[in-house]
Amino acid sequence: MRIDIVSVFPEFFDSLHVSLLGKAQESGLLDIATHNLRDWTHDVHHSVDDTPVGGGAGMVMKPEVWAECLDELLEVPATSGSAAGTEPQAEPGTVLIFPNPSAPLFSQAAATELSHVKRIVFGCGRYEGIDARVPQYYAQQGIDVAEYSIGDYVLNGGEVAVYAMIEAITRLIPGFMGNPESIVEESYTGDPLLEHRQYTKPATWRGLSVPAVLTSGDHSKVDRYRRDEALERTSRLRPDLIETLECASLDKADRKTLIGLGWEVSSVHPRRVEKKVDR
Ligand code: 6GU
Repeated sequence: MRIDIVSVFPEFFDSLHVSLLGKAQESGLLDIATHNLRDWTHDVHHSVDDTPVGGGAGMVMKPEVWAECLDELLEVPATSGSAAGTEPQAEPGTVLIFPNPSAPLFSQAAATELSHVKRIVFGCGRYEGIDARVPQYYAQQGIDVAEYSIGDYVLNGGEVAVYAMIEAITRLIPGFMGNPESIVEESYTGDPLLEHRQYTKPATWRGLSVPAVLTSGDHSKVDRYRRDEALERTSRLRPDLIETLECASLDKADRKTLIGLGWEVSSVHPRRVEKKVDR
């Protein structure tokens, strides 16, 4: 996979060359290039932003600078604005992504889909974001454009969000992880449940013991214990995820556990049992 990152702080991404991401680049599985948006400016101040039309606080990133950069990276011929809505220009399998706190949430499902594309170009906005016509224009040129937020909080710019998306996407590329099974077992793949807790040796540490069942050597008991713990933790911490389970895919023991946790499991998805209020 080829990844291009455009930012006014390209050095932020220097640490992409360490650890597993560094190895993937050495092995040729991944090719990451960073670009400084200011390289596409022409004025002495290398300005990339301007005041918002309609008023308001902060600054908005100028469309002309972004377009000069993206036309070059995506090999889209520059247009004057009259020939909109034509053929796809970029090579197939390229996705252009803009981090945006006001966009839909990035998810494991999106990461999985993106792990199969040939090339991703990330455009990191700063200040109050990029002029809204930029993503609109490239979508109009036939490019696959997406905008994502990574959570309901505000960052100073898109760089941290892009870093998080790159980690989530690239670890799903076949051959990236040493042990592909560790992907299958994790939270958010398969059943949408939080993972059970993990322990290593020693069995007792500072007076705290590992649950006895985990040292019993009885694999089916261990599996059941972990599954019940995953159901209990998810019910308590992320009940919204329990509501997305398919009751038909739950085994008898799952149902018993969920009923014990206050769920009703006879419709398509589990539903919280209404608590009876004494009057
Ligand atoms: Cl994608 N950008 C910024 N600036 N803040 C965020 C975000 C993105 N996702 C969550 N907060």
